[in-house]
Amino acid sequence: MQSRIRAAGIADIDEKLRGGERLALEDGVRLFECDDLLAVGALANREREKRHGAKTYFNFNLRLEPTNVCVASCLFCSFARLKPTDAAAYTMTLEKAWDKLRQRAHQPLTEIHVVNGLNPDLPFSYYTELLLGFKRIRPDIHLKCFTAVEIAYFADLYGMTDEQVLTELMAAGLDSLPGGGAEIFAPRVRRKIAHDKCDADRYLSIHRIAHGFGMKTNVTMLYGHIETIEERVDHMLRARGLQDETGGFQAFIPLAFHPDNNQMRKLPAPSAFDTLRVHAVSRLMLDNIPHIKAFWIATGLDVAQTALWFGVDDLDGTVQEEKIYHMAGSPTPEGVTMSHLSRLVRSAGREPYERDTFYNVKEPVPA
Ligand code: V47
Repeated sequence: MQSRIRAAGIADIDEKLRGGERLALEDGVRLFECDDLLAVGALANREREKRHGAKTYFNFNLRLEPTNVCVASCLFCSFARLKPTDAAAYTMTLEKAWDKLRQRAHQPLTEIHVVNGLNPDLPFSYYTELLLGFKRIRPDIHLKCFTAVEIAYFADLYGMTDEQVLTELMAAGLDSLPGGGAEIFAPRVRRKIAHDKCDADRYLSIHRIAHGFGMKTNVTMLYGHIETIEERVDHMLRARGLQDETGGFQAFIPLAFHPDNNQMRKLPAPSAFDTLRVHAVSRLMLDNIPHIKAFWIATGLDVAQTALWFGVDDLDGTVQEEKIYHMAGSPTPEGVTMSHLSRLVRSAGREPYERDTFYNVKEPVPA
């Protein structure tokens, strides 16, 4: 492999990594420009194994999107409906949202991940009641709910500070924040694809506040649309910068753009090659974020499995009821079983571990 890494022109980057030296923006760009994916993957795999050996994590989780009514018109989104009167617009009653959890009383779920549209018609109490109700039904469930973009929207809509919103949601049972809404931090891209979302500084500031309150969060990156390689690496470096300050990010999650039924539908979806490369470079640039997650609903199950040799150590979870990607054309199943994930991991020569949201692991999952 050494001669391959030399031939690929990345021996100096290999040296830096061996010496524990941080990679710079130019290194990240060169890794993206390197055609030898196996050489880049080998470096990423070494970093992965240094941290986690063969361990591969996932949890038993449920995705819920209680409303898709949204005032934002992000070019990549196939889920949002601007008008509540649109035939495909919906807002669940609290009872209906709680029922989704009640119906799964038999499942050993450990986490609910909630993502919503930015709905202008709901009172703030809808969200606090939603959380309180989930905890009443299942006090031990972890509530990973509302992206930083939603938190910013709540603050602006209900006349509160970001701190007040987080404090009130935490009092109602919020346990952590998911990483959604990051898209691409660079203003050139963000203005084009997500012009009415909060900007990168506010997104990062909300995560900073959450970390200061003792919460863990994730951070995502939507790739494969109009962003440049430099803008991808810049995005990673901004996440790395906040992590240096707070240490509160648990996982970095590259999200593959899905082009069906949205305003960027003329663009092709990113290739498997690009997806493996993005995950590998993420592992190499983000030396301070413990986990790199392949969200299998976005990458496809086969590519997520392969990514376990390209820097990835986490596969999210069972993800039942997902809508955002399925409305954008994802052909993946709507949820998989723990034994399916376990088989995928084992047949890739890795070890499956069921985790909770904080990466406490149970025993290895039986095949
Ligand atoms: O922010 C929306 C993305 C995100 C499309 O924190 C799209 O553990 C591709 O953030 N093509 C929401 N992506 C989902 C998300 C997430 C997923 C898994 C795990 C975690 C976590 C967070 O979905 C949005 C946006 O970036 N998205 N539409 C689309 N057409």
